Amino acid sequence: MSDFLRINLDGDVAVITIDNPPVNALSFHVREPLMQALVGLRDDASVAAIVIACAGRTFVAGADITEFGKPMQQPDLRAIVETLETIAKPTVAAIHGTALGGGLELALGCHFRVADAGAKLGLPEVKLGLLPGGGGTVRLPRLVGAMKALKMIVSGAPIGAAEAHGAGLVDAVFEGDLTTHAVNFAREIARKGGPFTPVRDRDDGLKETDLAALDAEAADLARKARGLEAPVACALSVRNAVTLPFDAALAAERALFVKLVGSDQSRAQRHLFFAEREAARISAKDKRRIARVGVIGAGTMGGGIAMAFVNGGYPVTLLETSREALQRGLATIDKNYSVSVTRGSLSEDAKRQRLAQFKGSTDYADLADCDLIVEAVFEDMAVKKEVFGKLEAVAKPGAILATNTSYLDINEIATSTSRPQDVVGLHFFSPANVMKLLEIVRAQRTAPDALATVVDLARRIGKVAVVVGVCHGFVGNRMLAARGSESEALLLEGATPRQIDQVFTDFGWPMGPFQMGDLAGLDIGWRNRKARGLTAVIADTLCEQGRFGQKTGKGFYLYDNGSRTPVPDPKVEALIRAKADEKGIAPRAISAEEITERTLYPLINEGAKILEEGIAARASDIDVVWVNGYGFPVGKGGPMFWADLEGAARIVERLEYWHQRTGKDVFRVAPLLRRMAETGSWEAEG
Ligand code: T1G
Repeated sequence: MSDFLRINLDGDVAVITIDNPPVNALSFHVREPLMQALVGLRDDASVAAIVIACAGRTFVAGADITEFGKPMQQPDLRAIVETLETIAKPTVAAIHGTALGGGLELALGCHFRVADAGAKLGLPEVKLGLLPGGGGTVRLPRLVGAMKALKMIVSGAPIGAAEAHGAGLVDAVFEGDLTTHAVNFAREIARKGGPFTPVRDRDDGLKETDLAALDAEAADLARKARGLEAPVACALSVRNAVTLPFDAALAAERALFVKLVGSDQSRAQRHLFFAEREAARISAKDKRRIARVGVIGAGTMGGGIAMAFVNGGYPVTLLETSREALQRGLATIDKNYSVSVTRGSLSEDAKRQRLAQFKGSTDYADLADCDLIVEAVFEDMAVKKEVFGKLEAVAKPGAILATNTSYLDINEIATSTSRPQDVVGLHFFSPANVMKLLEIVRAQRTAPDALATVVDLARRIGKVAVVVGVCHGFVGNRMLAARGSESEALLLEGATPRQIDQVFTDFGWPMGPFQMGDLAGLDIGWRNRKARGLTAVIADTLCEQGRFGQKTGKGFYLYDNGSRTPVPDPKVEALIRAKADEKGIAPRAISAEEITERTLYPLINEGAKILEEGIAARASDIDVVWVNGYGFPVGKGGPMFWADLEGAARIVERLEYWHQRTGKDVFRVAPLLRRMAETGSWEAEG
């Protein structure tokens, strides 16, 4: 038959097994033999039923994403599903691992679906800037109802087998040998006899659709989409499934799919899909065994880091300098889990089990059995070196010693131990138990197996890992500084915090730099500037006035009675004007375009310098850092991908203009950016 598909007969039941590692994507070399198999078995009178199963760790995880953007080779998925629906004998999809996207659509083409108890089913196309293009938006509502289908398709989040069974998506859930269960299920159905109704003809799920409620939900989801086209298209297509005849809804789905698959947004999100996997690919294969993790510091970062490891299945020893500080840290962790229980994302039992994984201590000796120790103490070189000096005495041989510093020189920190090969940076983002990004900082003497171990560990605790080199602020914070370097100048020259933040939210960011500063706390940047002898006249003055942001009820904005809604404060605008007058700067009208040129263009330029210095291995790594750690809009693919959409030549031209006008180094065009403008590639010469 084919290397990617085989047929076995179990009595009068035919089992088609797809075998296209690693995730049984529906590549052309699978689709072609699959179509032949279905037609052959359909017309084979000795076959009473057909089971579609997959080899390996998962059912079909979707269409082959690498084929998008190229002419689609026939048969495509729709043709296969249409053929499936012409088969009069029962067809059963046997789902283990994940049935995602085109994989679930293939299963929806079958009369019945049975699943392994651990299976997950979903239509995540929206995460690729697409909508299900193989009939998923029209068939799924027919089984689970329009509202549930809408939520599944717009969120892209998979559901478990039990929930899918409860929703009518799967007909049976089994433990053990799934294929055997599926064959017995199919044989029993065939014995009972048809007719067997294809999903296209089933509308039990559509009957009681409350269209007004559906529209309200869709409108709410569209608001949250922040300019992304795919969620809106998904909602429209599900609505069509309710209001239009089947074939008309299917045709409308197709038209929307074709529009999205060629869009910049989908190209950007597909870029990020592969970029995340590329970033985690490192050459070293040997790894060290990690059974227990130590975390030093139970403050906001330390507590979040400890939760991230426990949530990932690792017991944690949490160390603090005093019992009081330790109790405070553990109480915050308990409170955070209680919030999850209240929200229903964690059971009371699971909370108890997780809390049992924490061992609190004030004695460094209790870290002796840890395989990885992460320090999250005060951001000061002397304090860091003191901690590593103490670790030197207690940590077992081969234990990985990690620092959560956001800025400091890890090579310098490593000099305070005799085992620099075990030292690495693990830069988590706050809240560390929530934020996906983990910037893994390879120091000069970090051993390859130590690096490979923490990259693998990041994946196991659900983080998106990016390996970067040592420089001030690594990749993320260094570029953040470049993006923010003109913020104060723009304010002094006439822009307002609200105006600048609006440019960012219009671009697709969750919030702009001033609102973000108020959320994170202006005092953090203030302390950092003071430590480095730097100033920011407006932000420093606000901090001197105790305006640290949300935590003090006022910063660049006002936050009445603990609200998180930023309200422009005339006092801040008056302060800005006063500082401008002191500097003899007359206010002028500043356009949104100028704000983009003086904030996002330096961000990209700094990214180019980082690539030139080898601090980041590839431009797509920088995109992964910014999308997962700094809220860069996924629909724009990250700063380096967006530079191509925006036009690198234009960026070079405008940076040169501002460099000439201001003489500021942040606008001095990086050679690699100039080269990108000429060649369209971020690849360095030679
Ligand atoms: N196409 C091509 N390659 C894929 C792929 C896919 N659908 N899914 C995974 N890979 C590659 C991936 O790049 C990696 O390659 C390797 O497989 C292992 O993946 C018409 C339009 C299934 C949950 O969005 O979410 O169907 O790096 O590292 O962590 O409506 O992969 O080893 O070279 O992620 O165990 C919809 C995408 C497609 C699901 C497994 N489907 N995949 O996670 O492994 S669009 C999806 C995943 C569609 C139809 C539409 C995950 C996974 P390499 P991995 P994992």
